[in-house]
Amino acid sequence: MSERTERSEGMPGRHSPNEKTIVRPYGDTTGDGMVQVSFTLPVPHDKRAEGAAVQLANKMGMDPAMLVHAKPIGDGFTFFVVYGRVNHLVDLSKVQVVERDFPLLSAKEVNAVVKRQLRRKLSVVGACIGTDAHTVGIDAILNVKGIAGEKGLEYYRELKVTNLGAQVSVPELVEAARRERADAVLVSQVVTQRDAHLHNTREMSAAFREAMPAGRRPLLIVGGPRFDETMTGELGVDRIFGRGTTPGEVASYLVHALITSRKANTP
Ligand code: B12
Repeated sequence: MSERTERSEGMPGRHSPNEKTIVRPYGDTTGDGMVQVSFTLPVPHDKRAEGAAVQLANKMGMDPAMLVHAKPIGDGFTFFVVYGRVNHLVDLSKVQVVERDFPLLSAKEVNAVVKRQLRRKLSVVGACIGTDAHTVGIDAILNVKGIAGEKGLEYYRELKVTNLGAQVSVPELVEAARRERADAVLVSQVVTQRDAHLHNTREMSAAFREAMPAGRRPLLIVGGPRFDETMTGELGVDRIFGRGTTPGEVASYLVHALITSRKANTP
């Protein structure tokens, strides 16, 4: 599955030979190593709490660490912001990201490829699974209103969209995918407490593997602001979309993964 996701180590071609690949954080002056972190400690706000925050920041490698904000939040909890210097360096040549490995198409182009090459509507089923009720993200991708001036997939004439909404169970999702003869299943996971997004995604991909044979399984796509896009293989999905995804990117990926790259690979 993960063969569809291209992991790119470094960003070849992005850096000219003279460009720095080792960088440090920048706060007040270039390369001063200054960063800012925020966290909460389960202690009431007093002098000792502030000292505890600085101690934690020191242990995290911030030296000096300056407390810039401390605010009690409820009984026995304090929220902190600490500003300080770290010695860590970032090696840009070792950064791993998932680059877009498909062309970005307009709605018109997506419709044309689906119509010409698939010769039927492409069926998409979407949902928030588990206890997750954060539907704004999946709605931004699926609903006509879309996001950031782009219309969602419902706007695409050649796509048939079934949006199941919030708190859908995995068996319900599998059933809907079967009923709608889904070409792709789009799942949103926003809550990451106790790694709920990872557990739910694994449960979902395992259920589809069990319920449908390899050639009949829909494309499995998950999205949400806190996913690591390189985890497709570990989660058993075809693609992961993160923060700031646009409907156009998703529609273009669907065409690429379900139509154009498949055609290209057919002998
Ligand atoms: C709105 C909101 C709510 C609303 C949700 C309303 C709704 N119908 O969606 C309500 C008030 C119900 C709510 C409830 C809760 N929330 Co809330 N909520 C938010 C908030 C403020 C904004 C989320 C949002 O709408 N973002 C805008 C959308 C457009 O962005 P997005 O989701 O990232 O989606 C984009 C991409 O990620 C991607 N994408 C997302 N999904 C998918 C899927 C696919 C297939 C694809 C391709 C792409 C994709 O594309 C989208 C467009 O670019 C966030 C904080 C924040 N600022 O993010 C907290 C937040 C998500 N909530 C949080 C929490 C804790 C809760 C509650 C548990 C609070 C409580 N104690 O009751 C409950 C949980 C309810 C539940 N059962 O899920 C936490 C989650 C923390 C964590 N680590 O998990 C956050 C981060 C707040 C915080 N800082 O603590 N919440």
